[in-house]
Amino acid sequence: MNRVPMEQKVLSENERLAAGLRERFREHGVLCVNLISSPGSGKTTLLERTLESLPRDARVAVLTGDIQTENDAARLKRFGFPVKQITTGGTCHLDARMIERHLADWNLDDLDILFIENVGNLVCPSSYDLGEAAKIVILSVTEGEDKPLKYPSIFFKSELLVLSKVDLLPYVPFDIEAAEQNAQRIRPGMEILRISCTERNGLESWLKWLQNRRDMFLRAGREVVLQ
Ligand SMILES: Nc1nc2c(ncn2[C@@H]2O[C@H](COP(=O)(O)OP(=O)(O)O)[C@@H](O)[C@H]2O)c(=O)[nH]1
Ligand SMILES: [Mg+2]
Repeated sequence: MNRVPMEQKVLSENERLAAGLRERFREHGVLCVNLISSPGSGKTTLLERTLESLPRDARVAVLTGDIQTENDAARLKRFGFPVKQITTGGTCHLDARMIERHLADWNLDDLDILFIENVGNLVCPSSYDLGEAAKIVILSVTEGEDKPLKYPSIFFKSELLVLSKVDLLPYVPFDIEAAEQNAQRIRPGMEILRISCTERNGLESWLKWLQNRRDMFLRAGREVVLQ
């Protein structure tokens, strides 16, 4: 079989499963966010700082994807919230079936927020809907300010851009204003946060963004029920 129809079949099957997940997240009031970046931009570190700052009884969970190893799950489990590793064994993105399978023994009624850390990659994850309410793209200041222009799809599809590792700005020739303008060219009006996880800067705005996004998600869910 030639490659294009096969790829379309896989993607449309993924769309179907993702629509089912989105409906379940809406029914149970779970805000699902899909974190996407190149390897090493700081997804797991941002999640560590996030889990660390939440109250012990916060109703959150994490699915974290990598090609190999349980390293990120081990890092995240230390905070006492439900965490599962998804190892893809070579696949460069998570897909909706993997999410469905790894959610099977969690009760969605126990959750308010589900964080998904995608496999490190700025290309493939942008084509696979996971049923999330929002994609979040993370770009660290060591990656170059032109990345939104080179990888437009993921910047176009993400509601929020986290510019990470801003503590390194004095040491790298990264023009942060140009990076923000490039992101705005691809997605006008995109929300942008500047964060340093090592210096713990910008984390309050991130937590506030999550809270506001969840409120917006719940309001939208109630409107669907009222229609
Ligand atoms: N300087 C600095 N380093 C960071 C920051 N956040 C993460 N890192 C480092 O970047 C590397 C990759 O981080 P990690 O969270 O594993 O990235 P992931 O592959 O996107 O999950 C690690 O060595 C982190 O300690 C930050 O805010 N500032
Ligand atoms: Mg990671």
